[in-house]
Amino acid sequence: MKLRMLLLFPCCLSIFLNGAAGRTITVGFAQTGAESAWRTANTVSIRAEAEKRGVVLKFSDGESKQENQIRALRSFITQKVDAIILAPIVETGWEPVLREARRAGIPVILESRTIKVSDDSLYATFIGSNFLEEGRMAAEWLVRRTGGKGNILEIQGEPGSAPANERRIAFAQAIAPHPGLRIIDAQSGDFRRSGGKEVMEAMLKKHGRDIDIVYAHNDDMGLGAIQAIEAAGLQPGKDVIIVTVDAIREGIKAVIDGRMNCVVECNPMFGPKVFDSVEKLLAGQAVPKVIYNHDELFDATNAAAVINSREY
Ligand code: GYE
Repeated sequence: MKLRMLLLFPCCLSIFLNGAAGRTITVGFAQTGAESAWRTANTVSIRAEAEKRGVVLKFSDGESKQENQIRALRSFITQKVDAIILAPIVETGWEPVLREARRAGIPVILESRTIKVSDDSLYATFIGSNFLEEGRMAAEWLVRRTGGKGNILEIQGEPGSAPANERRIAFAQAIAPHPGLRIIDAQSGDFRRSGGKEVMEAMLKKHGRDIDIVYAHNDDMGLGAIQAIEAAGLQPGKDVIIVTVDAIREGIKAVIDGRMNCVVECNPMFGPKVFDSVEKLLAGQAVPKVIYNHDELFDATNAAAVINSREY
């Protein structure tokens, strides 16, 4: 375009400066809900990054129901969004709606939870943590700490969700060579604080002092369990060893206070990575099928050093 023309037509100038890919992008985001502090932080990160990049974000809260998320995806397709970000509540049941998105030419980016599909070209990429790795890290810490002995209560995340399934599978595999570590009971607390508290209350009634260890699939449930343990007159972190996943600020604080023993990190602040992928896909560039975040582990040896720099 000639400079003279741009000066004559200011509207052309703005198109020219933004570039073809600089037009306003509209993205639909189907979030799971607001089950945990982790989730709230994840929503903040995605929203903030959209705003920073001038992306129009259509946000849908799935309220922990897959049917709501499927409905949201269909509405995004009807509205002809440029891309869809999906945090799938459960692993299965996505094929029909993903085919509809593909037919409409809309790329789907999975964030924070994976899915099981026979044809993985139905989504563009997954961005989030490696949940198998998290389950393994939790188990290996426990083996080191206990010498491979103790009765475990497992408080699981939302049934059918990838993080619940994989944190369970990898943990079980990693403790298998240590027969002195036994999972004596397991129940879902739905990744919610209230759920963790209720499960712990019921399990303390059922097993009493036989529970040596609680492995909770997230901090919120672990913090809920702590309330129940304290209400029963026991000392969390001492009478019952507590290992969780997420490493929200409150979880790290509980480790520093000695009420929790170990938190495996699962970082929710990856909005920038999600929108890097959205922009690449819309520019016709390739993105890796899986983009993992790097997670660490915090216990009494290092929790105090990181609490002030926690973003969530
Ligand atoms: O660990 C939990 C949340 O999908 C990784 O979902 C996420 C999990 C996270 O509600 O707290």
